[in-house]
Amino acid sequence: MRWGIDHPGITRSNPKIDLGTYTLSIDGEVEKPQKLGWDDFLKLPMVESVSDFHCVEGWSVLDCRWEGVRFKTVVELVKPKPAAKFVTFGCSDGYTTSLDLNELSGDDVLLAYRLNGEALEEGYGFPLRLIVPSKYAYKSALWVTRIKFTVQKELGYWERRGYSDTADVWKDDRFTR
Ligand SMILES: Nc1nc2c(c(=O)[nH]1)N[C@H]1C(S)=C(S)[C@@H](COP(=O)(O)O)O[C@H]1N2
Ligand SMILES: [Mo]
Repeated sequence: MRWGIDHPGITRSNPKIDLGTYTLSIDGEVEKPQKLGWDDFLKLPMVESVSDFHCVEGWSVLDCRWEGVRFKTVVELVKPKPAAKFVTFGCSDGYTTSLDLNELSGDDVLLAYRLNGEALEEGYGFPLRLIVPSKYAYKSALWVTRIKFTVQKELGYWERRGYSDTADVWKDDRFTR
C-alpha cells in the first residue's frame, strides 16, 4: 500500500532501520529519561485507534487502523517536569517536527508500529511513527528515533519553511497567516 504524492523537489529515501540496533531516546525536560530498544518498546501497552489521515496538499486517507502505544503512556513513563510544554520529534532521516504537549494528550495520538493489521512498511515509517489525527500529515513524524521534551517550542523542518505550526486540519490552517 502506498498513498499520497511526492513533494515537488524532494526525493525522500527511506532510511533502513535495523530493529536489533534501534533505540528510541526520550529525553529533555523529564524526570526519567529513557533509551528504549525495540523489545523494550514492545513491552509498553498496545492500543488500536482508527483515524483519518490528512495531507496539507489536499488528499486524505480514511479509516486507517493504527496499532501502537499512546503518547500518553510515554508521558507517564518519563514524567515531564512542570516546565516542559513542547515536544520535538527527531527522525532517522534528519526530519523534525514539534507539537505542544497538550496536543499530544488525546487517546488517538499514537506512536504507531502497525497499520491495518501489518507491521509498518519502510515507506510508512518503519518501525515507529507518530500519528496525530487532528493535525496535518507533516506533523506525523516517520522513523522516529528521538522524543525531546522542551520548555521552548523548537520549530520543525517544514514549520521553519513556512508551513503552519498549528497545522490544524479542521481550521484548514494550511499556511501561517
Ligand atoms: N521522518 C520524516 N517524517 C515525515 C516526513 C519526512 O520527510 N521525514 N515528511 C512529512 C510529510 S511532509 C508528510 S505529508 C507525511 C507523509 O506521510 P506518509 O508518507 O505516511 O503519507 O510524513 C511526514 N513525516
Ligand atoms: Mo507533506
